[in-house]
Amino acid sequence: MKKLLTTLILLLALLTTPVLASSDITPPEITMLGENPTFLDVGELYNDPGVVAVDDIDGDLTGFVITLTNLSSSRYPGKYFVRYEVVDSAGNLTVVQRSVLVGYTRTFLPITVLNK
Ligand SMILES: [Ca+2]
Repeated sequence: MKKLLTTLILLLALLTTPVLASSDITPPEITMLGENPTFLDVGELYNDPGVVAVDDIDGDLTGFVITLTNLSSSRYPGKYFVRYEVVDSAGNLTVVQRSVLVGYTRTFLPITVLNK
């Protein structure tokens, strides 16, 4: 009888314990400052204009943004990236990426097709 009573008390405790599941399913928003893509001349120093990150529940998360890049130097022409990642307190992840084009022209000329 005592064992049954203990089991019932434990079962009642489990049923009345609030579930700590988060209802926040909205990831933060990241707004890039500056241009995307960013064009650099070969050898020009890259100065990251940064981002602003805001979450519907946590508010301003700009200070928690992690920045990753494969651009170590602009000495060589190529396509590089700067990736920004931020997670809200519920674990929702947002990732945005900026392209950094070194040695590319900023304008695109129209292509003329010649008939033979
Ligand atoms: Ca959120």
